[in-house]
Amino acid sequence: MADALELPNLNLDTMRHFLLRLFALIFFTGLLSTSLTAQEDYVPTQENLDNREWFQDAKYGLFVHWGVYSIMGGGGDPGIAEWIMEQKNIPIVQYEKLPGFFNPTQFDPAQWVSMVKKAGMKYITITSKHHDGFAMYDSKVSDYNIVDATPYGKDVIGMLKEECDKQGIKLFFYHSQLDWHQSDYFPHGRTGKGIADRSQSGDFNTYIDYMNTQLTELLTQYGEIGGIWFDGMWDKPDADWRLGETYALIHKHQPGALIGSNHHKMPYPGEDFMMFERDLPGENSMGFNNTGISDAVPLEMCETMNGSWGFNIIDQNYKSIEKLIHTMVRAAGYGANFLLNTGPMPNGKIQPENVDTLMAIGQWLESYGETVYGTRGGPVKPQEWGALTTKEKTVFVHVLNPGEGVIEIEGYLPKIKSAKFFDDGSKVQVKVKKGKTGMVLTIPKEKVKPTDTVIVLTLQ
Ligand code: FHN
Repeated sequence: MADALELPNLNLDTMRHFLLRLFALIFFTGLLSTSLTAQEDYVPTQENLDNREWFQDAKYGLFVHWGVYSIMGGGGDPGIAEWIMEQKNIPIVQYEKLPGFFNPTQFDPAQWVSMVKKAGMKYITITSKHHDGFAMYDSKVSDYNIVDATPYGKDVIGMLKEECDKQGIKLFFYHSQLDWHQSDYFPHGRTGKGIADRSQSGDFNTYIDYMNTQLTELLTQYGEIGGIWFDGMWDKPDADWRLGETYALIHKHQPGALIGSNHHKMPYPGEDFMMFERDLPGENSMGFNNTGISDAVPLEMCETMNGSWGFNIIDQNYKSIEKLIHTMVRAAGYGANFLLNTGPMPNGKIQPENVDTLMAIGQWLESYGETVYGTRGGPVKPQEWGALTTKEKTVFVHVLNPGEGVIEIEGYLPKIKSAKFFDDGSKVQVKVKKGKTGMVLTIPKEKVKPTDTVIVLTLQ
């Protein structure tokens, strides 16, 4: 290795060669160090593969960030919610007082799940534990959980799961690998450095054992789950997370469960889907998505309705319904699911503004659902004007920005049987682009719909 990095004489060619070797070295060492610890020999079961198909068909889910931090509602800062412990440097001993105030007496799982169904969503991904380390379910390995440490004393995850089963909604668990509370989460990572009373010693392997035991509880106490949504590895990117062991454990207990991890890298062996945070696949406005798009596993994009994941009492920066529908449709155009977030309030209710948004999107899906559910992305990637989704011999052209009404689909010239407007079945004028490099669709002004003008191409 020392030889590989020896500094050569600095002429341009050797410099270029040296840099290439250096990049290759960094890339492959990075790849090796993590992939060696991932589930190398993983072969998904048929059940798992079927669930991946189901997941891709489902297209739309609710992300739920709920924890004791909701009591603080961001503390008057629009940018803070589930990170308040870290961002306000609240000592563990003080933060531990929060569970004592957490009493979501108005939590009604039946209402939550009916809302999800009305919204047109097919699954829920809820925080079983966020970075603050507090378990929102009945954990036996730590009293720092909703049943033992709150006046409410009930297992909201269990209650929600029961209701999801009743109403036919799949439940996934968001589980934070990063933990500001556990003393064995040591050495500390990039975050939580200002929390004064974090332990100054600990055994990271003991922490991983603890995390795996909590995961085992989640995998064995609630029946069949949709999957596990990991987050937090980025806090200690060089640590040995023993991913292979954790992933094997999950697939042993629930072979059909889908594993995804928000590590902002290409999927490691053992992972069943890839996620993108607050960016469409391939985009990188957040600085998280520096890698490519996997074509081996299903994709998912998650997004907030305002600027916060957890409940923030003053954050009114809500995205418009049109913007959220456009993002969902563009995500579908990439073949990605849309996981839209809500941060429930400490009383157990979903913010009314969020309910309204969810209902409006649900209403749109009632009319246009068949152009989204069960489709796959493409065949051409989303473009400025909109996105394409496909179901067998049907291609839905979602025109989101009609401009002057002339839509050029470059690089796509299929043999079509018919082209019709989705809304009224009337014919769409289709021309071949000069040079036969694509097709041109014309949309008269009166055919433009406010959110999405859908054209249905039936292929020969
Ligand atoms: O730190 C978390 C954050 O609180 C939230 O859970 C989001 C959801 O994608 N993920 C993390 C940041 O990457």
